Amino acid sequence: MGIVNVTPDSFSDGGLCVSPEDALRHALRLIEEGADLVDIGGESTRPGSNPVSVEEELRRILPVVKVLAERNVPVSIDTTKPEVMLAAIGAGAVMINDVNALRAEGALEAVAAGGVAACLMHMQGEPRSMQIQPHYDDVVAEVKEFLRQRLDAALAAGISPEQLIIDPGFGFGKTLDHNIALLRYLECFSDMNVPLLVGLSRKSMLGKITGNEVSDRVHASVAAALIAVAKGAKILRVHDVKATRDALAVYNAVQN
Ligand code: 7PJ
Repeated sequence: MGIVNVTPDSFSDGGLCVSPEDALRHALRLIEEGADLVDIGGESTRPGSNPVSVEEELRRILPVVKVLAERNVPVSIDTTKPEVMLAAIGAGAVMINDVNALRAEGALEAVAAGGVAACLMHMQGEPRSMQIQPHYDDVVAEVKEFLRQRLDAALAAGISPEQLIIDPGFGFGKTLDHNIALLRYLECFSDMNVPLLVGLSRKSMLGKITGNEVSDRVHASVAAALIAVAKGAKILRVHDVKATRDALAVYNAVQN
């Protein structure tokens, strides 16, 4: 899954794709580099970020979704808003990637009605304040319990199990130690019987481990992605598609 942010303020590539035209060009490049789908986001969820309106989010993403869907590129939409979900599904998106795990009123219904895939991600708190003082007694158990509850809610809303994906939400209301524990014990999520998506690409935990700025985290991101795959991840949400693809080719060549 290649990341395309149509936002002026995303932490890792902020301003790279401010216009729909730039976003479209970037999405097509990621597909050329080997992405199976692209994740389009019109609202930054980085720590401390502020929400944007439905209208602004749609203005940013809809033109991009429409053109990509016409070209049969599978599009996921990174949003927490049911109105944005419905409009994006109408424009051809095949997946909703919700860092809020469909907790907004109407979000479960939007996905159920749309018949699309949905990624349920764990987050403690909300983007504006989530990194202030994250706390868990047992991060793996608590994240897993949250995801189990959200899976149950999705199933109860009529979403089929084949449509659902889970994600522990690296960096979303978590300290470095929490993130490392989640990656170390990632295989614990395998018994939930839905595909596991992970987003580690260029994240601050990799900056803390290596001492590198966000512009210099490609190697660390690829290492983290391979660890995740070895521990059961099925979908990697990444900025650096070519680098990740090359690493996966080597990994897959030695897997049975
Ligand atoms: C994630 C995401 C993630 C899922 C972002 C960033 C911040 N969606 N959206 N998982 N992260 N499912 O790219 O660093 O980890 S935005």
